[in-house]
Amino acid sequence: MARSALLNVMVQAALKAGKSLSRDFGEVQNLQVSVKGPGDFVTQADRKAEKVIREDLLKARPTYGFLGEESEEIKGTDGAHRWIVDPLDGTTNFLHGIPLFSVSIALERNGEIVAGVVFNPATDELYTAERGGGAFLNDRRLRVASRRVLSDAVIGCGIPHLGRGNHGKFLVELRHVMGEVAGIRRLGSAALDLAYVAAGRFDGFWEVGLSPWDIAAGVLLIREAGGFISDWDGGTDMVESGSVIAGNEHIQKLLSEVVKRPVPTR
Ligand code: 2AM
Ligand code: CA
Repeated sequence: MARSALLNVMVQAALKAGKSLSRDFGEVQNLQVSVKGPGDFVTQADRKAEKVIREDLLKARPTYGFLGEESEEIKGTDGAHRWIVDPLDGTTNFLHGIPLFSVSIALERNGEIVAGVVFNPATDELYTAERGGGAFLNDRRLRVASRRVLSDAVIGCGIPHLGRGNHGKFLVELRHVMGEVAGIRRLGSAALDLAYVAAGRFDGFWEVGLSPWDIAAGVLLIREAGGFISDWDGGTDMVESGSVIAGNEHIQKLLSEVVKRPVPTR
């Protein structure tokens, strides 16, 4: 698998941030017992990881824009390119010592995602994709799952929580999906969820109310693994709208119909 120079820069930045997060994740487990808890420590870990990534990416391409979860957006003098970065996706898992979190780095060119990296440092799983070059998990080429019916499908989702999202709307979606599928899973890192779809572990995934950095890299992973991903309206405005429905050609279509089924009248 030959990686372009740009993808290499992204991979190196993700690995470096991942190393920093791994060290801090070890520390978080010790802090669980303290009265104050690890909250502030995790915020620092998150910011530190973004700083590492931002410095590396901007050093490699000083003219590109930069949109990250933890720092102010840099517009960049190059109007065409923008990095979209989540240094720690799955913060709640990280805070609770659950090894399901990821670093997500995407490169956008003229509004299209052209390269993406998602790295889970706790399992050493590195997902990479470049437009037209396929998607990989470490050195293995990825392909979305081939199941064609929802009754065989394991579907990932995001569940809104305290102070976030529309709980009633989600419960209706869940009610409809749970009646049709083999299983529903909730990882808590949207970037990783999308990587799982690319890897064929999940047959499909849906979530709304996400941010660009949660989704950008995962969108390309799925497409390059032969999958389909749309926004809530069936369009391609996932990164800006924050909604995604994903799967292979068949499951994506079927899942879209089910999650959007109207509220039952009784
Ligand atoms: P985070 O861990 O970086 O916060 C879980 O369903 C997904 O939702 C995770 O990717 C999580 O990213 C994201 N998420 C959590 N709170 C969010 C918020 N207020 N806005 C957008 N995305 C959020
Ligand atoms: Ca996130």
